[in-house]
Amino acid sequence: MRIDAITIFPDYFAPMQLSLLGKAQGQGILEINIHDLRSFTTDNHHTVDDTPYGGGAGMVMLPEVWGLAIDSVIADEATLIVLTPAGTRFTQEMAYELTNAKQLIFACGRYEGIDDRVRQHYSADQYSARGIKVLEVSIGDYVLGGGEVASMVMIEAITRLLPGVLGNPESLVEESHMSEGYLEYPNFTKPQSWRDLSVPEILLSGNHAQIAKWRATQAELRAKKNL
Ligand code: JEK
Repeated sequence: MRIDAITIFPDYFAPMQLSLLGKAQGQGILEINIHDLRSFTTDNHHTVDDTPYGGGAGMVMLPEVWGLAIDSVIADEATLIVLTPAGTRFTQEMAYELTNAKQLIFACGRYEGIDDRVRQHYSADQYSARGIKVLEVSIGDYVLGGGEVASMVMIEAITRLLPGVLGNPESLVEESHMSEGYLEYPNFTKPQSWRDLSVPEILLSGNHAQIAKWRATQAELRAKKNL
């Protein structure tokens, strides 16, 4: 999978080169490219924003600089993801679907966001005919300062599902059954007693059927409490 993120703050993405993602990039499973939007400006002041038509607070990002940046990376079958607080909610289901994409382009806006004609332009027939899709996505019901952190959340959720990125594919098999009612149970490791708290006796019993039953009950109790 090829990932391109376009931003005026490329330094935000420094952690993307680290750890598991860094390893996957070394192995050719994944290629992450970060692009500085400002390098696509053509004026002396490297302007990326201007006042909104119709008035109102804040600034809106210029369509032409976004067009030049996206044109420089977009390939056939790409999915262009425009982060916005008004987008479709990002879910685990969407993460699974996006693992099938050849290229993901994350448009990380700032200020009040990107001129809507960028979304309109790449949604037109000439692009859908090339298999290019545009999604407006939000990671949750709170307001962030820009799309950078949101796109990193998405990149982590999607790439850990790619074969060879996560160290332990067994935990992915367990996870993929979550939609069939699998729930998270409380975890314990060494030592057996910690600050007067002991590990539940059943987990030391070696009775795997009883352990599975206990975990299912605990998971349901936890799910109800968190509802
Ligand atoms: C992309 C710029 C900042 C802040 C205006 C919005 C209703 C008007 C834009 N889950 C998520 N939350 N926030 C984002 C996100 C924020 C962004 C950009 C994504 C680009 N900003 C910004 C305020 C407003 N208000 C709320 C009233 C617009 C996001 C994701 N993904």
